[in-house]
Amino acid sequence: MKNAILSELFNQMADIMEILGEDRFRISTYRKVARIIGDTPADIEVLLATGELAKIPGVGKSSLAKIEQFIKTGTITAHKQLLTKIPPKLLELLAIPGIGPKGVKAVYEELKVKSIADLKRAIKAGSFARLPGFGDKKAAVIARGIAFLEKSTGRIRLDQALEAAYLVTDFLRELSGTGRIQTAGSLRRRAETIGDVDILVAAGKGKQIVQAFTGAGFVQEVLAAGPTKGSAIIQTETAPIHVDVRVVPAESFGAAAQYFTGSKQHNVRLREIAVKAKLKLNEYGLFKADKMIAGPVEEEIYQKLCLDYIDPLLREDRGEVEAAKSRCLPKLITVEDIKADFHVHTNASDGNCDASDLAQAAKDAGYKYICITDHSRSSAIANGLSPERLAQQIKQIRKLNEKLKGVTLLAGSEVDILANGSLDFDDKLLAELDFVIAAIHSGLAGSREKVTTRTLKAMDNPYVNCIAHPTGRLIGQREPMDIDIAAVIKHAAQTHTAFEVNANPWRLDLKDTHCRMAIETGVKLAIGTDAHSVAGLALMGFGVATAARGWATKADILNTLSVAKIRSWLKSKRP
Ligand code: DGT
Ligand code: CA
Ligand code: CA
Repeated sequence: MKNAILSELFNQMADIMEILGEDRFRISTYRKVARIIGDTPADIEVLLATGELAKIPGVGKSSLAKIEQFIKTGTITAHKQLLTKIPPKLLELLAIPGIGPKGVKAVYEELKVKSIADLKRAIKAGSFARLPGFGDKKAAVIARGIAFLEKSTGRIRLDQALEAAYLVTDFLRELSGTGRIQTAGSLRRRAETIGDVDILVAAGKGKQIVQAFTGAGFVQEVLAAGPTKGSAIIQTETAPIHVDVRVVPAESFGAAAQYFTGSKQHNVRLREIAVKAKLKLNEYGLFKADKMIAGPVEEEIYQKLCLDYIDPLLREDRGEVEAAKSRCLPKLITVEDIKADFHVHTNASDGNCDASDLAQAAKDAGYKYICITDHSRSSAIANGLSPERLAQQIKQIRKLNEKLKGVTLLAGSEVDILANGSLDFDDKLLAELDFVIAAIHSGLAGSREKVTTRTLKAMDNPYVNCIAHPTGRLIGQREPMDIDIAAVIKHAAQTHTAFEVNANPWRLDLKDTHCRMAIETGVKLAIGTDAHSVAGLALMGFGVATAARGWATKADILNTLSVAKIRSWLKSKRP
């Protein structure tokens, strides 16, 4: 569908016209057309061909001609002409939080600013602050906005988003007149990165709630404050984060939760179903003619559309709507099903607590066992264990187990996969361990052939039970290895090797779609927090959510097995 790009083009034309100071009426017409095209679930080409588009109020003759031209040729002459009227980098300024087309117009006209670099100079020189209506405060806001833009990839990690969400929901809960509060958007879906945090709150007095939010102490900059929606950049421990708060009446709360949880593609599919059933679905409710048939409760929206309830983790238009229709959605893994953590470090390598602390913490978390997996000798920076130290640690763990009640320690190792695919410890030592995860920690930038072969060879070892963080990515910081994921998944199935779902929000590795591939190929997943402290065990939920986004059920996840069952699963690979 060409809807998204076409909507973007109309918005961009409106931006440029606003910067150039052109006719306000035409600008708002373009914005409206952008919104209509962006919102409709139907393919714009079909709407145009059937004449439906012409009937929509707000889409005039000249807009129609532009849409037609775009569909025929892939460009719009008016858009190209507008682009020639401004410096090529000027539109990049619009990405700065808080500036907007009006601000861009002012700095372009008054200060001859043509790029973000120019604007930084103007702020430094003080000429920005001297512009009428701007001042030092605005200059500081924009400077922070530029810093924000330069630092971020535009998207934040799940843990950062959650921190912001907690801050805001705790604040909203304390306000008088607020009812239910619900995190929505990509955060509720636990997507691997988050653009902005969306929060819904049920309340009657929208404006008051929005004002309280935008006036809160954690707000660094207000982006918008309307009668029902407030947008702000808030300061958290780790980063400035964009948060949208929407105030919703209680009777529409379920519909709003459904709509604003998205994903957009999932919503498009739902609206198609509604339209086919002659119903109307939007953020206010599900309507038959003008009568609301569902709205307060999210589950009822799905029910009235003859669908099983779809967990937010699955709402990505990856087949979940079809599965809900035919009543064959998977029963997803949850944190309550988890009996173990497969990847933790102690102070023997680079962790900060000992095995007995972790055993106690695991017991407190309701686990039955936990695998101690310190680094091996080649990971020298991480104080990897020598064969002698590992042998010593195995003895210690066996001894500790005699004292422990209700929880068991499994002796493991996160053993390095060396450059040639061999392992950092010999088989004799590995055979002493209960659980071996193999990992690549060096040469991640190697060729596809090299990194794939290393991983395949490691899986051939009869003592390797699992591959840790199989692609090696660090979100926002390091690209994944160029590994042939299909090939390694296939080999894992053939060699009775599991894949880790590393729960650390920097990693989430395997990622959701790869989890799904693994599951469909019959590969088991072992969720590990990679904790280096007791607090680190709490990251388990990110791993569970990632696996569930890959459609994982209890049967796909090794962490759900009892001690006896995991022992026999692990042994069955051995000679
Ligand atoms: P993000 O913030 O980029 O990580 O992703 P989301 O999914 O949180 O997206 P966001 O914040 O732009 O909007 C939140 C949800 O609201 C989105 O998942 C679906 C819904 N939504 C927003 N705009 C539209 C729209 O134009 N059409 C439809 N159908 N749904 C929309
Ligand atoms: Ca969002
Ligand atoms: Ca948003």
